[in-house]
Amino acid sequence: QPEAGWPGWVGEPRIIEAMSAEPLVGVVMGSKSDYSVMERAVEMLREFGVAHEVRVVSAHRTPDLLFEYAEAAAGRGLRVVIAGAGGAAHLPGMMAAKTVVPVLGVPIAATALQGMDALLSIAQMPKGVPVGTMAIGAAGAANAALLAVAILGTTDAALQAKLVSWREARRDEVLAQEIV
Ligand code: RP5
Repeated sequence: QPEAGWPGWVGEPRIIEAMSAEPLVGVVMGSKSDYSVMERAVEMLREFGVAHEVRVVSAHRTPDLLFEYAEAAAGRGLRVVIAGAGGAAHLPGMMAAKTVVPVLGVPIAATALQGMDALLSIAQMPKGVPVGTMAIGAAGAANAALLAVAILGTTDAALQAKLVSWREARRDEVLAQEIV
């Protein structure tokens, strides 16, 4: 079990179940309301057996927690941070500003602008502080996890082999598709 009492703790049992004591990937989001989308990333990490943790960290409402999380990320062994946020989505960019651990940003459709606001907020980083920007919504969340797996796979042959098998299975699914 990870340490209890962290202010941004997501207390749902199903989320705690997904966590590991020594996470390689941190999945953070600006609000619990983002979880229905970010769950796609968590499911993918589970599928690949990647140790991860899931926490709510809000750039605007818990800025001190954001800084604390980012500053501790590398030392805690995190290799990738996946950060999802909607609206004025500053979480991924500020996370990237405070850690050299690669940050993958997932724009969430949470406002009347349907995620375009979040997409542009995440993508338009100034030179020097990159965020790997994913697609809006569920596809972006799942792809963030797959990209995290690919990154971890560069130094983990078994994980990389799993990713190759996963890709082959997707290929076979498409090859098996028939129109009527
Ligand atoms: C953003 O505002 C969050 O990432 C979320 O997408 C959106 C709405 O948050 P809640 O009002 O549901 O907490 O900061």
